[in-house]
Amino acid sequence: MRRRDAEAGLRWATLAALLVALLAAAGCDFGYQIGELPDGSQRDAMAMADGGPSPDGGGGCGAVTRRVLIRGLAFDPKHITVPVGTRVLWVNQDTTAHDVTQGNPGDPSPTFASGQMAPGAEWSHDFCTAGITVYNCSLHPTLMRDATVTVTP
Ligand SMILES: [Cu+2]
Repeated sequence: MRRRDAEAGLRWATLAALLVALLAAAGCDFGYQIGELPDGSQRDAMAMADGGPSPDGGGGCGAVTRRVLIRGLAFDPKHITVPVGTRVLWVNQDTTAHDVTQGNPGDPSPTFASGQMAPGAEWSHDFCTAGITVYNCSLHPTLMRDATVTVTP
């Protein structure tokens, strides 16, 4: 009788450990993607939690546009704060090519990347969820890094 209880206990402990491991793995996965999901599912989840409607029901949410200039091998301004639903438009006013890449140099799989922007080129990204997004220019990783877009709810 006692031995059977111990075996049952062991089985439950194993099951519980497995569940914890699974949850931790899932948590890590989502943690990395917080702030930006191209399909807007993060935004929808937040909207549901708030009980409010999502800004536009899907796709792009950029109702208002904020410009960030790229000049003198720098993002200008380097740090901006915008409300949820803002489209940020980067304009390359330099005489050399740049890009806008989420994260910092060496980070795995950016959630967005403009690709190479020739002088005069523009590129925009819609910020549909609150949070802080760090970005850099992968062509000038030492000079153009640690730039941020802070999105307020
Ligand atoms: Cu650059």
